[in-house]
Amino acid sequence: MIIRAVGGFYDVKTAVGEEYRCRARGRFKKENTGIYVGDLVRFTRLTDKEGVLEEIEPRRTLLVRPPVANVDQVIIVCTPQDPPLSLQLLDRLLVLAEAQHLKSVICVNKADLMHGDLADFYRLYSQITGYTVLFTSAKYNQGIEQLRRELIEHVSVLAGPSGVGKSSLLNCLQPDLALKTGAISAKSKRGRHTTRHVELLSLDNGGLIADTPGFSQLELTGLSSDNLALYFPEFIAYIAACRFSSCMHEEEPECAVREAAAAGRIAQSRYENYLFFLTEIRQQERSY
Ligand SMILES: Nc1nc2c(ncn2[C@@H]2O[C@H](COP(=O)(O)OP(=O)(O)OP(=O)(O)O)[C@@H](O)[C@H]2O)c(=O)[nH]1
Ligand SMILES: [Mg+2]
Ligand SMILES: [Zn+2]
Repeated sequence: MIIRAVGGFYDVKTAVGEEYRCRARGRFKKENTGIYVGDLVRFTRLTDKEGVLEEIEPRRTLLVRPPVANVDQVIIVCTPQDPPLSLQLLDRLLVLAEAQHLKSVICVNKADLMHGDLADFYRLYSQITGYTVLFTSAKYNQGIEQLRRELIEHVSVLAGPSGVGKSSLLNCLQPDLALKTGAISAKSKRGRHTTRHVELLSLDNGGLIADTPGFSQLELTGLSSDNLALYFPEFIAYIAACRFSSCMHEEEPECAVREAAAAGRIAQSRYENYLFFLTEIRQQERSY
């Protein structure tokens, strides 16, 4: 399994725990399949530390942002502040995970900085079938055991903006990982992109988890506008009740999704983000 990709080399960990630094055969570039952390590979040993990648096994899943193959769940990390919460970025990550049939866990870190109450947030997302919402504080070691339970026996990836505490959470889960963390900027209240590479780490309890660099922008590449509504799990029950089977849930008459949003049965922010993403994906589709 590729556990790290740095400077054109791929670090491969074997089933017995040996690591080999590999380069890729030229043909991988030609075939344009990409090589991702999480890929299962065959390689030729050159020395007791080096090798050459020969073959990549078919992938079960692939996330392009953050780039990682074969994970089965995404731990989306966000914060009430420092950096500020963006429901749109959160919904973007959820949609990308749904499109890959990945389970999502929403981890609200820096719970110690919680101002007012996030009860509404909790209600909104924990009511959506399939989403687990956790509150953690890496600073005060809170919620870490709940997070650990979500990771056992899974291959997970941490995703979220720079500075939300992804690496800090991993250090809490397992101090010997000793991952580098970085203070957020006092001025912008955002992270400084401390983690530079995707790295797949083994947890003592059996789980594997990828730490990833934070990002602030995320494109919904590769999604089709026709399928978008299906990636909002709480819309699905209403879609069948729309008058038109081709309903895109915008201005169409008797749209059950829009009516549910107007009545508060679907959260306003989720419906608005759906419409926003729809416009964005259509623009991409037009430019193909
Ligand atoms: N108050 C508070 N600060 C935290 C918490 N968790 C992490 N931090 C701080 O937030 C800052 C950013 O933490 P990192 O772990 O580097 O964040 P990251 O998500 O890995 O960031 P990138 O690697 O840049 O993507 C550090 O100064 C941490 O000490 C928390 O629960 N509460
Ligand atoms: Mg980090
Ligand atoms: Zn509709």
